[in-house]
Amino acid sequence: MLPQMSSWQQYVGVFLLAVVTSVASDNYKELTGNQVWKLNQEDEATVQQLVVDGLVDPLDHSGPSTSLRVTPETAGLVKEVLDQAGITYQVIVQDLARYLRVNDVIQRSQVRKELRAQTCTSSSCTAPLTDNYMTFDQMEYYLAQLNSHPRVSVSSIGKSIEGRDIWIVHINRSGCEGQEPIGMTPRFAYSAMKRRTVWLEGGIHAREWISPAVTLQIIHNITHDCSMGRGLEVYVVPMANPDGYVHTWTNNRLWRKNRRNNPDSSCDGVDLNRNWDFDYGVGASPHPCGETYRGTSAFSEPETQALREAMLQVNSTGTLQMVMAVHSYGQLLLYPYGGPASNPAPYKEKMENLGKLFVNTVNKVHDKTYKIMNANELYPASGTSQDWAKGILKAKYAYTLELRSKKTFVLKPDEILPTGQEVLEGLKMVFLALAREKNTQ
Ligand code: 0X9
Ligand code: ZN
Repeated sequence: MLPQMSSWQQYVGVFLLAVVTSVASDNYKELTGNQVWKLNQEDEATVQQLVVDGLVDPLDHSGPSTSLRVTPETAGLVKEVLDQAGITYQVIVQDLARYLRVNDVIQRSQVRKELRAQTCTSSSCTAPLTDNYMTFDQMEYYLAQLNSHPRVSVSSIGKSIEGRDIWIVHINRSGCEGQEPIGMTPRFAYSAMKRRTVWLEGGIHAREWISPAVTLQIIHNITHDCSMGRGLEVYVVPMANPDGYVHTWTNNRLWRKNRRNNPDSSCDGVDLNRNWDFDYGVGASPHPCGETYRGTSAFSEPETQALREAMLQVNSTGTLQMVMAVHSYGQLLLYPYGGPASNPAPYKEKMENLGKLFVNTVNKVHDKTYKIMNANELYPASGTSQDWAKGILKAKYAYTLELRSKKTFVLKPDEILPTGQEVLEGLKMVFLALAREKNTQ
């Protein structure tokens, strides 16, 4: 839930805005007139229906949502539905664009004062930034430079709908001895032997900026720390939805979907985490305006097609032991299935136990409280990459990790480093356990 700002804070923010707007593009403009409504009581069924009907964006992500983002176009209808259901509410943010500008401006001015030390340019980007979020261009600069590392291969698994590359990083774990650098080739190279593999997916939801930020840190650490999960091959897609991400930097900080121009609709985008062919359609919106719009058919989107093909290929040459999709927010580790019909999933207990090891380790690092639970207990959603990895690829362990915070997608940059650190410690334990497992299936 977004805390409400006092009017003096807004005044200070607007003043600072005038000072810095000349350097920043306005990525709040599409949120002009959007409001946040706080419901006075929980009503999961009504909220779920509003989401499926494409009328609201639920802003609570660790249980049934009582905070809803409502657009000027849908406000009238949402009010009618809530009135009919007898749900009362308060408007806690009058204009989300203004609200976010105020907060972001304060943040930027602090960052400017501190004279940031880290750089990332096309000629020098040797590590992912930890003092600020990276633009998509900066991510590409880093990945291009990472590609010269002897054990790393960076390649494109396909293009997004607007033609951006979807990059995969393959970190060869076998013994950590040096190999010849591999060029940024159009397809990635596979070894002839079946190896145990781990797959990490980041950035499928555009607004969850902490996901690619942490995923890039993980890539960096695994590459430079030979003790991590020796014997495992690690594949990471740090930015699965580059078009959506770019849109969050230019137009709409809270954009979630890809940038599909939906025919016969004024609304763009497909939710790439509802577009996979497992229980496709259940717990997803059939309406293009919905935040969870599933698309016209399973795998209708080039981004999910590219991910599917790459995962199938990795799975055919190795034993895919674990798939983890990294999201935010809620501080949760979810395991399949997210759809109502399919539980319990095979190896439920093993997934739970490994998950407990992960969250217990994570929680000790910075005293946070991540919890493990079945995805469907949170809310039903299917056509997700997690469920597809479990149900179709038969990955023994499949998870959705919801990173910090417990309140918002708009996480301050000073949380990048600690969030990365805690996840890394959790993954170290998990990789160790996976590498030690005797039977992979
Ligand atoms: O809704 C999603 O796609 C994921 N949450 S997020 O806030 N990052 O959008 C969670 C999907 C996990 N599956 C279920 N909850 N069933
Ligand atoms: Zn997400």
